[in-house]
Amino acid sequence: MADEQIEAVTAVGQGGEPHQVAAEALTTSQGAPVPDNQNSLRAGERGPTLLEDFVLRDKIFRFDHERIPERVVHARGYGAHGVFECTRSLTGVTVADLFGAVGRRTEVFVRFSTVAGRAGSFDLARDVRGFAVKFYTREGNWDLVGNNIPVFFIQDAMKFPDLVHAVKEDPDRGFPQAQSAHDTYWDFVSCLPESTHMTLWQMSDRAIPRSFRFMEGFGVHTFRFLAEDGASTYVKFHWKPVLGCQSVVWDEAVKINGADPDFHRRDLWNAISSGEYPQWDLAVQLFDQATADALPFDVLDPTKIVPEETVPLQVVGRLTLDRTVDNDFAETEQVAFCTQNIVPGIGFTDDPLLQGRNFSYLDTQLSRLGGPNFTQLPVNSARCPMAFFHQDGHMQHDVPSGQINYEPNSSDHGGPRERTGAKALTTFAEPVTGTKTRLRPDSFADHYSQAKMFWDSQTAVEQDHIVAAYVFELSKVGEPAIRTRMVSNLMNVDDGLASRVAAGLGMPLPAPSPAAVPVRTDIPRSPAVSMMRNAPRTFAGRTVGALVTDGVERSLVDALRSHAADAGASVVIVAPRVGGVVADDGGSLGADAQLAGAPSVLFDAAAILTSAAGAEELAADPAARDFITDAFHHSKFVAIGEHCGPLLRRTGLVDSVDDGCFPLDSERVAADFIEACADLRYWPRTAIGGHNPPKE
Ligand code: HDE
Repeated sequence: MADEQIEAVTAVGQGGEPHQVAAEALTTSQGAPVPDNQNSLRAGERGPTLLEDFVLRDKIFRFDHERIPERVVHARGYGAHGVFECTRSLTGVTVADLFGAVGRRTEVFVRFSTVAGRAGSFDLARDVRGFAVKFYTREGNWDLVGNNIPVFFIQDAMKFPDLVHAVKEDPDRGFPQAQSAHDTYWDFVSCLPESTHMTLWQMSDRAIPRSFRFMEGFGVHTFRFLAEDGASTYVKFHWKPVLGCQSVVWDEAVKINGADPDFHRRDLWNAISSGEYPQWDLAVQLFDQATADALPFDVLDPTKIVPEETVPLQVVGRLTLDRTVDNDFAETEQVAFCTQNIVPGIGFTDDPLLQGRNFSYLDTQLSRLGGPNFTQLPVNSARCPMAFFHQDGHMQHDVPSGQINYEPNSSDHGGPRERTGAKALTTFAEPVTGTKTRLRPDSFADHYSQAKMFWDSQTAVEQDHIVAAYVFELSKVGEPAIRTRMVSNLMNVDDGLASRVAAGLGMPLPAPSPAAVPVRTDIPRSPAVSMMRNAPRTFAGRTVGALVTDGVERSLVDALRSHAADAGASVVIVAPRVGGVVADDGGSLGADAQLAGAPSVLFDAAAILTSAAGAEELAADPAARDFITDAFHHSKFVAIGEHCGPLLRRTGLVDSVDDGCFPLDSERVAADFIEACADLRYWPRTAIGGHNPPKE
């Protein structure tokens, strides 16, 4: 009965006219056809609802239980499916099947996330981004659960609950949401010098990415590759976005959160839906024990990087995200990443953070997904053959047959047995000795030298942004002693940084906090950690927001569009009314967005194309004035049509026109403008002290 077609139901067609369509029977969760989905069962027309109404109860019961606990951290996330293709075989270094042959393709599911905010928070929080990848390999699932910053706040899993309590909303008041700019966070990190390196990355623009598509990813910990003969090679994992790394500036992030709190997820959805599949190269740093021993820090310490200049990256594969989820809950919400999910050829190190994570992730799935059978959910299920003697539990979906549910046995001829040998899940035969102890090793004691290296490796513009971020965050801290303690820590990183932050806070410069070991000054810079030094010089995948009015010159819009398309970018038409405008040729020009809902912070570059009357109209509109002033102050390239004078005058920018501004009066200027946009931002405009080229 349930799958029979109901003969006809009335629905409302696109034109608002009711029409007849065939439909499947609507059923209860138990499959019984529902007779009435509008009215509950009552005693009499205006009488009480009857407890007997199991159809109503079934519907409300399902609704009441739609939510599962959100993740304690990384609650706000967004996922997509894709494929990983091996581009360089690692046979000899690892037996991992996915790296076994060039061209081998492995399905993946990726979930990006922020850390601190709740599931309903906004995308552009200043925060670390999760970059978690589940590889459905032929030898089981491998979860590489990484971040977009290569180091972490803490060295030992014991401190993780404290870190998370400190950064998330205060327990008494339930706020602030999705931000580190408050007392408890800075109180904690200022008391924990090992977090200093991470806070520098967090105060850099890395923590406000332009989109998931334009950010790097890192495995953070040192892992092992295991070869057929059992030999181990240390490995660090890096994801490099093919379109380059890019971030927004802080004022922009603040405004994006209001204009489009879903900015990052929308960007990913739009890119994949339009066939512009985001891609990342997977690169590895491979090194042996002798190299590890020669490094001036411990490779088990997750607050350190292995500089790319010391151990170069080798690209071994490419990740392409080519499919959006069909259902956000079933896939993105229910995906269960577990760091302990590794496959033959990959191994752990004794990094005490990683060791703790290997317990935590499995444990967390029990309270989130309700039982041990979460591995059967489609997004979590391995795609390779599975055979085991586990059974039962909440929500068992498999229906195993037969009598034998134990091993060893003599009865299940051909039943599952251990696999040994090189292709098995092996553990590196690392000798372990020592006294049981709770101790932080001396080799973890240097908390400042790499923080200094990171600071010294930034361009001047990046340093300006880091200083501004510390000043912003610490200005939100109410307790002066916390601010002082934090600046004392920064004194160990760089006097200049500390004094600029102190000046920004309006406080005297404190003495450096005591450092456990002397800060090294001999560590070479690592240009690889600077985003601006490695800027991609491409505008591909980016957007120009073109603000137009009636009377706009169509030829200029066409020129802009065609040059943007040639660069792999797109133009979004923003108009005072969503119905569009009438161009100079009398024809209509459709709008993609209405001005109040599409401020320039949503675009990578801005163009303003008006008629003379249109410029007068825009000059009177605060949203239009913000469109241009924000684009200008966020160091964006701006193309300005020849009639825009009234608008420029009203915004006070008329005398500020610089080399990042293009007088858009011809097709040739449209070409020059799009070509310049490949620099992504015109930094000299906002660099403190004027033109401030990257320092080498
Ligand atoms: Fe996580 N982390 N974490 N973490 N983490 C979780 O697992 C935890 C750490 C990371 O999109 C939780 O399923 C501990 C480092 C990502 O679903 C939880 C420690 C790194 C995600 C958990 C760490 C991460 C999580 C919450 C210190 C970067 C989101 C829900 C010992 C290398 C995965 C869940 C997704 C999620 C615990 C430290 C990245 C509570 C105990 C370091 C990307 O189990």
